[in-house]
Amino acid sequence: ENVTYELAEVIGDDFGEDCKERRLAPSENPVQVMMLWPKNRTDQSSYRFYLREKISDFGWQDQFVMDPQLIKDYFHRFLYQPKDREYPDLCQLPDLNEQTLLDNLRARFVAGHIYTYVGSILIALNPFKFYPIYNPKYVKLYQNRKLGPNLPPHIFAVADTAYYCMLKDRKNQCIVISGESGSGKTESTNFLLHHLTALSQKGSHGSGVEQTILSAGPVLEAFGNAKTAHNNNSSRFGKFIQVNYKENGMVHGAVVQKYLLEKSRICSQGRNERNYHVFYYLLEGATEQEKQILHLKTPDQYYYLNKSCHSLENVDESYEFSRLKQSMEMVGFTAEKQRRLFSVLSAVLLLGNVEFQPRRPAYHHDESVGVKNPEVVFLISELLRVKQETLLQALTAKKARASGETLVITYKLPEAIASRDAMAKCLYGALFDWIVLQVNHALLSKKDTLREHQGNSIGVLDIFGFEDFGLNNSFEQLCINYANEHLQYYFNQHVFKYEQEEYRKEGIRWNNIDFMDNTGCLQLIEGKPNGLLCLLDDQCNFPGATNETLLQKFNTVHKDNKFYNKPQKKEGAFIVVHYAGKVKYQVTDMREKNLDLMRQDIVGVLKNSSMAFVRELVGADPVAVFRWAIVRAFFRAYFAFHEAGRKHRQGRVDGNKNNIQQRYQRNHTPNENIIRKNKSFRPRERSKKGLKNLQSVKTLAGRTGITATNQGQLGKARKQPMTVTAQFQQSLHSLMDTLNQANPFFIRCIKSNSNKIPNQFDDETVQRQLRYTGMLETVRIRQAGFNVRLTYDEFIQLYRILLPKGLLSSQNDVRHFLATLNLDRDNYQLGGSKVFLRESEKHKLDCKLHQQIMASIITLQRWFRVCL
Ligand code: AOV
Ligand code: MG
Repeated sequence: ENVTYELAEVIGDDFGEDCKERRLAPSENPVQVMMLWPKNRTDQSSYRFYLREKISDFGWQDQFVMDPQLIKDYFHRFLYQPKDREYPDLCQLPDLNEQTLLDNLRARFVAGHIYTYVGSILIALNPFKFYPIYNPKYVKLYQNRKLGPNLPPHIFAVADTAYYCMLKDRKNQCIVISGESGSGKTESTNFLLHHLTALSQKGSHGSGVEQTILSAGPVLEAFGNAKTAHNNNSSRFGKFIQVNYKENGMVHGAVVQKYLLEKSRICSQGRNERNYHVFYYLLEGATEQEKQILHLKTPDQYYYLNKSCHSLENVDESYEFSRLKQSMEMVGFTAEKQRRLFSVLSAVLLLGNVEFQPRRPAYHHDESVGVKNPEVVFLISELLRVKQETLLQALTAKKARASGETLVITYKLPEAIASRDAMAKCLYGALFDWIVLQVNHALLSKKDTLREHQGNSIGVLDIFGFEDFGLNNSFEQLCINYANEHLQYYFNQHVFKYEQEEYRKEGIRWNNIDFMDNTGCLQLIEGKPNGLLCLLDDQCNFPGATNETLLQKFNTVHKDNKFYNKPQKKEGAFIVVHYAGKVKYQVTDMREKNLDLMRQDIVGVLKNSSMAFVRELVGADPVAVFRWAIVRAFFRAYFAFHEAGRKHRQGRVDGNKNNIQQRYQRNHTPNENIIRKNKSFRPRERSKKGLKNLQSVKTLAGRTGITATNQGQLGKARKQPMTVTAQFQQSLHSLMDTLNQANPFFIRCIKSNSNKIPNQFDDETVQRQLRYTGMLETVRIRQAGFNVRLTYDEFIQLYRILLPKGLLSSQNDVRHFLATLNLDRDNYQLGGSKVFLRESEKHKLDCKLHQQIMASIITLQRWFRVCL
């Protein structure tokens, strides 16, 4: 019975030629329903409905008038409910193209379903309105329920699957979240962490390290997020949070790595943007007493705040401040630490209010300046516990050595402003680094004892999303968009490149699927020796270079690069053709921002503070905070190494034979390969792990956010410090290494509209994002691809019970076996070393396996009954 039945709507007067038929949706019901009504009649009750049956290719035959109620039900299901049937997994779309893809997402969005799968990839449409789908009921519902058709798509299912894979494969997992600014990455990260920490809990969240992990978010967001044109809570730094688990699946601790905080925001913000949230929280939420001690004013009295907007709709800053304090407490910031931290914040704000005036009247041709309002400097010196004199001097003059003498060179106005702003940025940057260190300190589990941690981790990556501020893109946007370019590349590699390479290598039938390769753009930015970042570094070290010479260099070197454009009008800017669109960057301040020189005179002042906290921020070796952790990690690695060595030696002495034989008998498998694999597996693996641990001690400081570069920036500025982009590149590459060693899950966040309006689906905005993320191609490859891959050995091992008796080890045997099973030939293929299956066929095989096992059990039960 291959007749397709369709639900159709007939528009027109009545029967006859005026009738227009519009097919609405394929229907699984064996009817075609005609709905007929006279023109201009809109009340449903007067519709006349007919059931028609297709009798030939050319015609339908009216059968009978159907029960109006039944028709109404159809009507509601297909016409006024989402117009088309919606598919929770885009791979199920029967007719795949840009339009159907968009239609499906829209239909789901309208029905309140913001999550949709593409196989194991999750699309998360930001609705700008919170649905009640993250409460404990849902946490429970999705626990131990991996991603799949059983439950509606959900971000919790991704967390659950990652957790399950980690435990099953004993391999690190990572969840890579991408999407442009405001698309929902940070919210998604929070939901993921929520579920990842709940998974190992029985009942409610514990008060241990899980709670600390959850509290780290609000602290980092208060200090590192701000309102921008695209997002009221935009992350101005990137973060990678690795949740560590013990072998038994319990949360063991976590590590946060931070990437590049946008420091320029401290001193100036775009129109309608704000400085970091924490300033407003503090000014609004502090008690009268705190306000007095910290010399706090109102936002409009600070130069660093009053140039842009300072209110944020629907945010109660006082409430946020109390929430922040609570979270800080949870991550181990004592009241005293908090107070010190807030005094530094107050000092940063006051720095912006320091004004300068000429030392002498203009006709003296002496343009040097002095501080106009020393009382402000006095307050700052009090807050930071530094000498007022030293501070005044550092703000207005620098010392230089020439032919053995120390000269004092007074600043002109621009230099004085630059040194003031540099101090504010330095302080805030150092404070942020310190916070990350503290958070990491708290996240290392207290129960973390020697030799204990053998488990794996799940990493969640939440970086600053791709952004374009029209005429105001600068150095920061270049770095941000470069990072996003890297993520897109990572996605392409995993979803398209490795996948298709494997099919080709295995020699299975495969039609190549093209994708938008962004290697060219990445090469333009980071290529050596001519990439934009290289040229920028060169020009930073080149005496006499300016931002104009930098632009000239860019223009000459890349004039023929299709990813590089010059603006139509002559201006100090260049255009990069990113995967997500063209962005015009202004060269103003590029060199200065890249150098971000930590001026010795400024660091010197802060290092001489009588408050240990301030000294620790800028001068003290940040590794000191972690010394105990490093010592502990060293011992752990040392023991692991020795333990492995001991086992290895013992293994050799015993010949390891008994073990293997036992395992062999247990497996009942005569396969040579498996035995050989087992034989060498354990000891060597262990000893490698030990070695790796030893090496990782060296990088512990780096993993916990104390990169060499941070240290260089903070304490060791005398040695030629690395440029900002060089540091950033280094940390990005090490992140990519970490991601490459883990099993990835992808979440693609999509903004439903550009105006942050709740529940509004803007076709154009969504379509644009679907296009540049290569969603159509992604669905295509997931539809055509084979999700399940098993080596022949694995396959035989898994389906041993189903296989006919006798030896089965070759590809041919498996081919014959599969041929007997009545599977869909399109849904599996046999490669050189692996069997490739679609989920559906794997499911069929698993069902058969299950039946077989059940049958055996029943037989056994009968047998027992007979025996007893
Ligand atoms: P982002 O992290 O991707 O931007 P956010 O996660 O900060 O974006 O999301 C922006 C805003 O969208 C949030 O403040 C929420 O109001 C709303 N939102 C996001 N996800 C959801 C959700 N699942 N349900 C309801 N509302 C949501 V940036 O950090 O700017 O790249 O640098
Ligand atoms: Mg964010």
